[in-house]
Amino acid sequence: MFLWGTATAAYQIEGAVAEDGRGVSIWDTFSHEPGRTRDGHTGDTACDHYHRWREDVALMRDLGVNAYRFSISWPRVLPEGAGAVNAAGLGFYDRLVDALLEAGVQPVPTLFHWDLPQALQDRGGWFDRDVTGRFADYAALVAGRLADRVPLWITLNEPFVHMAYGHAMGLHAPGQALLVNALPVAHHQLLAHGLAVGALRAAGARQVAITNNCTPVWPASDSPEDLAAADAYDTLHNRLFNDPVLLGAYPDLSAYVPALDAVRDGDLEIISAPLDALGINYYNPTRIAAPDADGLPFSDAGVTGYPTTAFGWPVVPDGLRELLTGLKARYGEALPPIHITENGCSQPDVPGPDGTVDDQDRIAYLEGHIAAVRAAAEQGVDVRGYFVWSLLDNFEWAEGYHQRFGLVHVDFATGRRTPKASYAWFRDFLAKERG
Ligand code: GBH
Repeated sequence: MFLWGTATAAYQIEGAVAEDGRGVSIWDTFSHEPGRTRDGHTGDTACDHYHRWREDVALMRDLGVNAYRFSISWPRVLPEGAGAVNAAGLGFYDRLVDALLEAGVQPVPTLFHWDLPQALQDRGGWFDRDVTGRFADYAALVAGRLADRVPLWITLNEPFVHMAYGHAMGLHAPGQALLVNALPVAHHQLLAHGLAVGALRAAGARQVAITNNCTPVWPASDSPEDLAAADAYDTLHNRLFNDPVLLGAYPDLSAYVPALDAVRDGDLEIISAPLDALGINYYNPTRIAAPDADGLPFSDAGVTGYPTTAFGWPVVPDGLRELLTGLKARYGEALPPIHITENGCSQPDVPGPDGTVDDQDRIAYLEGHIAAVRAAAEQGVDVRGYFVWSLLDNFEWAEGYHQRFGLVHVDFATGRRTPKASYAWFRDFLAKERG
């Protein structure tokens, strides 16, 4: 069964950050620091999904999706990151899973979508090798409760973005701007992933995957400098996270970053534990030129000549076909079946007089990208699922509530949900798919 779904993440929708024993995450800390997010927005209330989850499950049932990718808040389950379990937190996800199944929607939980428990950050966060074992313990705990009903687990969401935005550029929690010195965060996330794969399987998990966000890299010109920079970007963005998982080896990083001292004997065997699927998040391609002054081995030349989303990101549906066929070419038999675990776009908030949003550009975006997935499948790529980012308008990290990705509009003052034109379009599309 092909999985057609929507996707969300805990900190972006749940709210209820201080309820029922939830611990503090690095995103609570970061979003409350002055100047970190646009207009100082936080996820304190977000979509209030923690209270309105029944309504959100009903929205998915009526939409007709057969899967839902959500994330579990580590500090809601383990307030200190390890040790004492918050029964109310586990209970929340347990009820959510039951309600989803009752609505005909397969639950696809992600264990880490960037909201590290603050208690673990205080001990060094992803620079501390011990976090990897804590993550495996957390995975075992959650799977011990849910594995009997979950068809597919995602360990990490976009370890590249968490390293780059969170630790290299300081745009996301925990707000560190260490440039190339952020590299240990990549290794420890990957090691945590590998240890979690083992823990999940021991707890009876059926299928396990990781989600990487990948981008086709376009050199800005044929000059040797631009070509070398594009190769550097492809290495640091894409291969750094796919190669160890799929091939059991890091790409050659020696030209770009300090030696990866964090790697110990045996780590790569753990990291390359066989997977049942690979999650891919795709938004747009990247155009890369020779380095400028900021200390990185590349610069972003910007993709031009395409329409852009409200975020300013270029809309290039064929980039998804290019990405998928490129993965197949690079990894061959080592490439497991793929799920597109996120794809979508932000659009301006322009509700009509009746409160509905006529988001035709989003419909065109989704149609184009689904066609690109089909084209890749015709070219031999085994794709098993497609999840729209996102079900709801939600807390868009550093952009706060200013970027809206939902099929469903959310009035953040009241929490009121109003399906957009794209929701009706996707519902009709799914009905046709079912035949
Ligand atoms: C995902 O990250 C996240 O998993 C999700 O939580 C988030 O809400 C969603 O996407 C939307 O942002 O500068 O034009 O080259 C996406 C990571 C990083 C993808 C920035 C697009 C740059 C666009 N993104 N990237 S551009």
